[in-house]
Amino acid sequence: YSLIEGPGGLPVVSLVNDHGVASIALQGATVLSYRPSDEADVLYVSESAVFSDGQPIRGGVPICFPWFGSHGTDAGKPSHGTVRTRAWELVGVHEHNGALTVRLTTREGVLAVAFEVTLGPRLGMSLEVEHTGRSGESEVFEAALHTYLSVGDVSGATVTGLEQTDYLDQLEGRRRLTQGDDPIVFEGEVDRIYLNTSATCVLHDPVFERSVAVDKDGSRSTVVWNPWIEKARRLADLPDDAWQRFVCIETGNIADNAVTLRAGERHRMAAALSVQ
Ligand code: TA6
Repeated sequence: YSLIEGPGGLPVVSLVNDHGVASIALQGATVLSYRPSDEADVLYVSESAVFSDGQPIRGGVPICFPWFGSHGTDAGKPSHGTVRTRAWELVGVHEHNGALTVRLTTREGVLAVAFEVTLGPRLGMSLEVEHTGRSGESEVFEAALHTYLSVGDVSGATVTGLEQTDYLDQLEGRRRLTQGDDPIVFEGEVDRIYLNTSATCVLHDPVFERSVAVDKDGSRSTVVWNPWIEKARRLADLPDDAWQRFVCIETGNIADNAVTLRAGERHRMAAALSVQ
């Protein structure tokens, strides 16, 4: 592994082994790239992404914590929480059974947060939160790994695994609906928070002729998002045509699935990406 100067001069940890290559920016502990051997990058990073302190990176795997989306009561607070816009501490990299794991930490009040990325047969990601406060205290938080998956053409992509699952439709004021038996298809903006599901999702990409599985553990919510044309145009750090090239499948604990942690307790939420 190596610590290199990445885009915008930001420090990036680069992991290389027989399984492939992965890179993680210390900024937001954002995974920027995951290239299994003989595969194109599984992740999408915007060609117009901004790489600078205090700015969220458009793409890869931003970490949403301690809230998802806009803050519940204070509209002045940043979208998707506070930790994706700050540099995390690099604890170190260790090797085990041919896999490389990098560990990064940060702190949010009484919550100590650690993020581990493992480059092995899959790309493993694990977010651990510990409540270090005084006994009797408790904190409620949301969290999500906001994974941008690269696709050849979103119009032909489908997502399976969420059939018959309830979701909040972000395009209709978080109206509660249920996914039918059909896979998710993309014919316009899609922005749904699926709830109470531990299911593995699979993104099927006929253009790249591959499927990407998103397994998860300790996560009860899955968000599926594509901005489509209008929203992509409104996002300054996304090229106007970029909506065609990614689908976000985000594993987390959101809304009804928010986490309550008492002093001394730990929570672990993990996801693993694999190409099939
Ligand atoms: O995960 C979907 C979502 O909440 C969308 O509503 C959209 O806002 C997206 O996240 C990107 O949010 P960001 O704050 O990174 O622009």
